[in-house]
Amino acid sequence: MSVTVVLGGQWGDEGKGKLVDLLAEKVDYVCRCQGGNNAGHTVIAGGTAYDFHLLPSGIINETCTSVMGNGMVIHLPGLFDEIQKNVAKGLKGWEERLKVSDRAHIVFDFHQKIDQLIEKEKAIGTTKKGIGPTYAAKSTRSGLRICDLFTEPAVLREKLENLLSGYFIRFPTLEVNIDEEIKKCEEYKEKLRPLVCDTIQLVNKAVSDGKSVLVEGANAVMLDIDFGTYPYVTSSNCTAGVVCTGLGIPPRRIDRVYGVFKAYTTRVGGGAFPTEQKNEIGDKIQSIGKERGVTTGRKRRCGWFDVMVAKYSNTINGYESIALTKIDIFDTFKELKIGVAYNLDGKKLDSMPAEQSQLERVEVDYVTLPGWAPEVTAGVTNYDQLPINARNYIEKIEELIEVKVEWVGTGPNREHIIHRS
Ligand code: 2SA
Ligand code: GDP
Ligand code: MG
Repeated sequence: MSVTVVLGGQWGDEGKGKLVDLLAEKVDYVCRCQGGNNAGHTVIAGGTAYDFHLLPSGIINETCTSVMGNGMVIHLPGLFDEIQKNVAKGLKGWEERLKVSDRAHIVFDFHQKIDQLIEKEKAIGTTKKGIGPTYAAKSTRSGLRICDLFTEPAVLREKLENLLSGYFIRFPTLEVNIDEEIKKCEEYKEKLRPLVCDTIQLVNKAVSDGKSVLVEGANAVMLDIDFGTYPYVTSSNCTAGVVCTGLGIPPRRIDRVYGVFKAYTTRVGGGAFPTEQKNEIGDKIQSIGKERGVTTGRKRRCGWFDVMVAKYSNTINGYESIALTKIDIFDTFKELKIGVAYNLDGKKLDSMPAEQSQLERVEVDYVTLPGWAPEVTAGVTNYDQLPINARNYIEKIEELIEVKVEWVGTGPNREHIIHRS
């Protein structure tokens, strides 16, 4: 029995896709448990770059079953577009290997329009993929699930009308043709039929049969609806608990949780970001790190590694160990800083403030470490061959957050990784 979980430790885009791809080599199942196509996970393998949004990143491993769990929100046109795009890149046999939960919620095109309308009222900087409105409908018990596609047509129409009636009052400019929506549902129902199943049973049976299961978190701790920088968060839990609620795996069956962190910090969208560098340092990280959204193409905001975030993240997720990615982006830096503490109104904080306005105002204490230029880390695959100052940087982070750095990312490709045993 083995359930392994990979979660984002910061504000997302830490390189989860790459670690999942690496671990997926040895597992039987790879599962997503939350979020939708707001996520963008990159895998560069065998000279091909894949970007996954709804599909679990393990889908390219032909010996592995991919599961889209009940906690996900699924935009069906997005799913089939993504499949086609990957088939064109060489993805084979997905029909046999992809399983979709009958309990997952459906993101309709009108949810995406509503996401845009809400963004105009109050900008969070969402991906406009309809994630918030779909989870809101789930919470108010008016959402439609995958299983609803397979009910009587009259029941489906009634549910859709019920969902839309509230939206037409709240958003008078919203135009939706119900007949068209029903037609699309019919079309996707047939495409989905062979893929849909009770994934709760499927995954739990797999665990009972001694199969290995890998869970791929989307987004990250600081974007979690409960623990993140609310309201500048996504609308799902992105922390360890969602493995249980988004797949139906009991907590005692989870063996280990790995965190993925970048050697620095990035975030997309609005919200507090204490170690952000709105200066030439941030610009340098952004351009060398090619920090742009995989889903929206937006420039990511960049700053130094934040120990307060990492410790908070570890408190919630309890990491076995972590992966520290993109160390190579610092190859030309003379010196590096690590944010180690927050001060508010002259007082050191001993925990992460809940209030956004407080987090906006914190002053960060930094430690400064020397860089390693002109030595390089790019492409190094053996820890002992890293420049001494790169090892010092990694070991300083390890010492400050009190979690082992098990993997170090030294480049975007599958093989650009160091595994420290
Ligand atoms: P949403 O669309 O409702 O989930 O947006 C709410 C907030 O969550 C942030 N968010 C993300 N942050 C980082 N990466 C994400 N995925 C894409 C990527 C982002 C992109 O991999 O690059 O392409 O822009 C992601 N998805 C959601 C979002 O920025 C809001 O702050
Ligand atoms: P995810 O959402 O956590 O899967 O991460 P994204 O795919 O959104 O963003 C991570 C980006 O960093 C992708 O472009 C990866 O190809 C790239 N990447 C991951 N690890 C490394 C690394 O160690 N070095 C470099 N240079 N790029 C990396
Ligand atoms: Mg991403």
